[in-house]
Amino acid sequence: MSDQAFVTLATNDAYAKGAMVLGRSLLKHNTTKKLVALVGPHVAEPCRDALRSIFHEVLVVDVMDSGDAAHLSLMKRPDLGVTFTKLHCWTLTQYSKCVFMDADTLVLSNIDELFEREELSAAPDPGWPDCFNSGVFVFRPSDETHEKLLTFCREHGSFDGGDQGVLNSFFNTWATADISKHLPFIYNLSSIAIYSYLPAFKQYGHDAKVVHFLGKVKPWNYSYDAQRGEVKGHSLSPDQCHLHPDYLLMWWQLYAKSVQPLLQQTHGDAPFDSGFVDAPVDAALHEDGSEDQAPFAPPPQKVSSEERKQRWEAGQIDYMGDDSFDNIARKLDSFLK
Ligand SMILES: [Mn+2]
Repeated sequence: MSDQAFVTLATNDAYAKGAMVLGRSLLKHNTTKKLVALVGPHVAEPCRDALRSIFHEVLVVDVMDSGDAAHLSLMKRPDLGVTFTKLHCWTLTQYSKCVFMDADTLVLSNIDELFEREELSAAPDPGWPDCFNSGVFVFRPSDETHEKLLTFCREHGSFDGGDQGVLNSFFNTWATADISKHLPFIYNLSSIAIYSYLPAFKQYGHDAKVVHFLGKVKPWNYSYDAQRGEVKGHSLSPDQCHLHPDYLLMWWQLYAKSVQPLLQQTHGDAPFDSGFVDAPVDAALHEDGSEDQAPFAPPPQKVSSEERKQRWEAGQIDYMGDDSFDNIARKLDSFLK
């Protein structure tokens, strides 16, 4: 239907890459809805061009320039700049209903059935399930609702400093009023939840329809060896990283196949951060068959099982290595047998 759309937001070039992968994932699964990207003023022109070839509409939102209620709100609450940009999605009144999706989400199957839901439908947040997670939500564009949200923001701020706090306070009956507004968790599966309830992930994980790369480290913070089809490490410490290696690889495969070539085209001769490591295949192998470390891969650390347990309990979990999902599943299997 042409008056329904998936909407996402990119405030910089890195999130724009995420938005492109998200857009491609929606198209890959044959959505019949329109695709809209809201971009902040800092997104560079070649990235906007690339977005334009995936999304039906790319709208630049500069709250600073708007001179309207959103600008006035921003002057009183400069801390909520990105939030005001996101709330702008309610002004898309050319559409009767929309599904907002964060640029750090990835679609694994067709989810057009979400448009059968009403405002405000969303999935529970894994950290506090009486709050909804604002990474995926169904809404009805309305200038009136937009104004009310801005007023609410100005008067009450956000209890978590972001849009999720504002939206949960505004749509404050979500937890109790109408169960049809609770989206199943498989529409917004965050990696952090996978590790906090692994047996449930083993049982239900294959039904996941949307993965949400929640947390500080995003897929685009890694790099990718396109020749080997391998995701390489990032520069942040492992305890800040909660991404599931399988979904991370899916994100990079889609990026490599249908986003990077597009960016190459829109950048022309201008250099850009492709995210690819370009180590020639033969040079990586020594005569003894051992391999060079990728430039950003963390050094391998062999730790004792006791030390590892202490790190795990302190929240320093080596998701990509010893504590990877596969290793944990193997351990679980050995107990369950
Ligand atoms: Mn997110």
